[in-house]
Amino acid sequence: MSSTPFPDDFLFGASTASYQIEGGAHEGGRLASIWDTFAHTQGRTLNGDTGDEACDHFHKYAQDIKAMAEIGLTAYRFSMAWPRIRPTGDGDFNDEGFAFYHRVLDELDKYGIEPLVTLYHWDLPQPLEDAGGWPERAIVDRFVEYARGTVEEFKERVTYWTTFNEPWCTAFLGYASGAHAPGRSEPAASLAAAHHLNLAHGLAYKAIKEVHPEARVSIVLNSHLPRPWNVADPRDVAVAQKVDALANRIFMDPYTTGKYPAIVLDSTSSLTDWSFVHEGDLDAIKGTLDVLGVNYYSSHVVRFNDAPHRPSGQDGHNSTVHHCWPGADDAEFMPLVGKRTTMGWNVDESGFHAHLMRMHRDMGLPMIVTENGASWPDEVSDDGRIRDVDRYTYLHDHMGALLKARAEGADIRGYMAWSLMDNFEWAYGYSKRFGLLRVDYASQERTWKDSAYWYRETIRTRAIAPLDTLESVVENPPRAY
Ligand code: PNW
Repeated sequence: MSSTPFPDDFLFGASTASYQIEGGAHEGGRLASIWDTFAHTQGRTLNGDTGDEACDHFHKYAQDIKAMAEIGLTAYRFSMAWPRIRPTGDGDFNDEGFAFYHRVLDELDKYGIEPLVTLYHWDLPQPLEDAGGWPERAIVDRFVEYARGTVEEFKERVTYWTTFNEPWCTAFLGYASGAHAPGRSEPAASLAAAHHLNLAHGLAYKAIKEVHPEARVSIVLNSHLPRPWNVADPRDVAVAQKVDALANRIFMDPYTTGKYPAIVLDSTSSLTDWSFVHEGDLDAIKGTLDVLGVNYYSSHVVRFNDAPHRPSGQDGHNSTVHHCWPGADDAEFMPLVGKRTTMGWNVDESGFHAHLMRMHRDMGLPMIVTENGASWPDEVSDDGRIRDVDRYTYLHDHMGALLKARAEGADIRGYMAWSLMDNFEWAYGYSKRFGLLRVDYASQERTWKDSAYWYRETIRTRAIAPLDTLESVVENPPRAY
């Protein structure tokens, strides 16, 4: 029994992703990914923002990692960019790409920060999309080669490996709604993409274990918590179950039962016959997780509607959310009550607790919360402070929900705040701020928000810092670099 609420070996971290922070798009032998192409296509991202420079972490990584150490992080979750490491997707591995991540790992090592590495956080080398992308089965081998080569390179230094970040987003925002790169709207192809992501994970798991038996391999799933609008209406309950299956179980059941849920196959049967699932595929996927990564931001309320109104827009959580649901045309996502972040997402820590307990029950794996956080307006006060009360309140309440889930038996080994610093928020460009550190994109200066101080205090005490002690832990003026 530990005397603090969080045990000594609990991983306190923050998360980032390569395309969102690195910049250096044309440096070190990096070639284009689907996100470079997408962001440079008119009308795809807000204000035409791109990740060409992003937070310039490619050059500022050492200062950024020093800030992590000052906050007290014991872990850092980041992704390696496939277009840096194997720039064409299927040709030579790039020594300069490897060298950059060795430098990052050197810095983390200096401060004893545990690296949690994601192999794929959405930056697919463009030539692989040109060859058909995730809906084409050939991509599975390309991913397995990349995974094997990368883990071989870093196996002395990295234990925690994640294959995919949020395969739901890759498959359904990338190939069904088109809100994310490569921006295709092909419902049948999106289902093939989902299967190829699962298969690529399963085969990569075996390849990774061959070169690095001690590796702890995970997939990171984003949470959808579709609560029924009217729990007394069986049609609302049924449509919520269907959305749950298309969002969550399509990426859960193959790992546990070795099957796709019947409700997924049935509801999509008019779109595809699922012949992209070959003999033996599901056996290759089943049982290939050591750890589960859980990303959680908000919850949903859905109801049955034969002909729901379909407004246009880009918001994956709201207006066009239906486009990402092949097979769920009768699901209507209802407006959410209560406080909303600048993403339009609701704040619902009870959903976090419920989701963690459900994942614990259905997956039966050790879990790491790999993303949790919120985007808020973040005013800079005259004294230089960023009093982001909404953010540290969100973190406070969600970490409380995590501790409750742990107390009820969920095996949660770590918590990664999204994100270390403000960064390129995909289709929303730089308009959304999720960071513990504020980034001034003109100067690339980072400033500690109050949340960074709150988190530092939480980590120092290994207990959720009370909200009203903040004034005693912040510095005036805040740290900046
Ligand atoms: C996740 N949705 O993205 C990603 O892993 C991060 O890269 C991202 O910055 C973060 O959450 C905040 O958005 C998501 O529409 C993007 O459901 C969209 C959705 C979910 C997750």
